[in-house]
Amino acid sequence: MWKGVIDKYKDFLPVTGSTPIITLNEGNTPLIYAPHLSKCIDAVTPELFLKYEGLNPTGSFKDRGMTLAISKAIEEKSNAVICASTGNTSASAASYSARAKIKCVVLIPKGAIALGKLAQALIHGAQVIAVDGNFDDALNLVKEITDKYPIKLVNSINPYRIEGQKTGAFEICDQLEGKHPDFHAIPVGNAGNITAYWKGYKEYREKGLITGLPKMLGFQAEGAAPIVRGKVVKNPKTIATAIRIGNPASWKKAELARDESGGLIDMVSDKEILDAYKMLADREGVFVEPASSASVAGVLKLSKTGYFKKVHNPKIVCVLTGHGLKDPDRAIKSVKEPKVVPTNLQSVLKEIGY
Ligand code: AN7
Repeated sequence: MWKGVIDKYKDFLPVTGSTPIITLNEGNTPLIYAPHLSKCIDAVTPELFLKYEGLNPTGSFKDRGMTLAISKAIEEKSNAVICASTGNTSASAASYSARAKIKCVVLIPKGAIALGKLAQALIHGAQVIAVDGNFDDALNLVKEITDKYPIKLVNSINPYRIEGQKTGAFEICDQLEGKHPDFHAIPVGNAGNITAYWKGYKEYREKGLITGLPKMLGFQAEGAAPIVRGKVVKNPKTIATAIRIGNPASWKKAELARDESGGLIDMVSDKEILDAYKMLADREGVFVEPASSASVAGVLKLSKTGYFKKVHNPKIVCVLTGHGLKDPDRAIKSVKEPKVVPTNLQSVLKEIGY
């Protein structure tokens, strides 16, 4: 039986037999072949796969790291945790804290997190405080508080978060039956996840479980692209609220992942993000939140430059970090409202075209 990522990958994680494991059986998310997208890639027999992290218990990849961060917090006898969040970290922290029966405080940028995520943090009983600033401001406050008070920080600066999240890379290689992808595409916000995946791939290679490493391709939103632009973005702007971050905590580690792997970090426009978002939904049947589709938007953008042509039969994995239901407002804004017709068979049939 699948009992979550700590149970499955404990040999790679900083746990012992006496670590209390707080889990919701996260991980084991599907790696889905994407036939339409594969056809869109300019290369010889390309294969594109989607790592659908939206199917984790709270609907995002954050659960992989949160299971470990909360388990270690309990092992270390903490009774309260805190995070700043663009939404998904708060949803995950709130859920795992509820399960562990500890206090959870979350600081969110006022008015800037998607409705589903706010609902999650609240329903799990977290204390949600909105600050009149952006994510970066909220994270600075959280750092100051955790420096001075006995409350554990569970943002990805917490090394256990990165340790847990690296299991995503292990799963991809397991699902590809001992092969590593040639390219690993991922959205970049605070840059914890790209750091975690790179660490995971490297550890799997050291153990001889894969023979090579992917090139890491990170994608930021154009209005929130500090790493691409090489400077802090004071007022980050993008419809992909999850990655609306102007000063990523793991900035240097993301650059290291890029450079060691021979990959790149680029940016995509909100239009490119939304086009990929719709394409994933209506051509692949996979519903994600806008930030997640940045990985696909980035791959499509790169493909147009002939980037993937240099590899024969390239295997590309795009991480889809969060579920589409997280941001229902964006989904509704992206489609036509349903047509209203009179309640009779004739009107409905006429509408269908029979
Ligand atoms: C769906 O929840 O930063 O580069 O506070 O929710 O590891 O930050 C979320 C980030 C990508 C970026 N996709 O990952 C938070 C938060 C989704 C996300 C990212 C986030 P990182």
